[in-house]
Amino acid sequence: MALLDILEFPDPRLRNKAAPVTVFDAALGRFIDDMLETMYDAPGIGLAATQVNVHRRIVVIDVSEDHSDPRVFINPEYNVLDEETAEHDEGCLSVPGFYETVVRPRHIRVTAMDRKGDSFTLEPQGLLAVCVQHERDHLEGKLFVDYLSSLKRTRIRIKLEKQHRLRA
Ligand code: QAP
Ligand code: CO
Repeated sequence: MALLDILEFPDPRLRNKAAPVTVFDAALGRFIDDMLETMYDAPGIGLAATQVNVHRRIVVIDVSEDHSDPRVFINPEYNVLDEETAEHDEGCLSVPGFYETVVRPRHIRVTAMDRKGDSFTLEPQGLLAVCVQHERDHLEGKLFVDYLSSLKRTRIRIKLEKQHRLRA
């Protein structure tokens, strides 16, 4: 297994739109395991392939406290089930050090494929529902900071760019 490098905002590669997965082979399985290892190492609760510069529709999530519930969503799609929304403080491994409140639909129905290519449907609740929407946004090139005011987003961008300059 291997740890993958995570792109950070405002890297323009985070704006790529990911292509559907069509081949379910051993290489896909190895990549999914590397994504899970990278997410747990961070540590994080969700990671999209876009964040590791692979522009394919692959998401891993584990919202358990003890790494006991790794979930894989390939080619995920969801429908909003009702008008209800919920606020949640969100962070992102690609926006390290920043947490802000985002409002999203509370009830969704997700359809995706597992690592073998078999379809499944799920009605996630709570943090899992938030995380599915956040990670699926990555596959469209969207980040949680896009839901914030442009002032907040600009402040975050400037702070991260400063950190990146110091690191280089
Ligand atoms: C998305 O994000 C998420 O800033 C997953 O310094 C997060 O795993 C959805 C992380 C919250 C819903 C609620 C963030 C790690 C991890 C940081 C993550 C950081 C270190 C974020
Ligand atoms: Co994220």
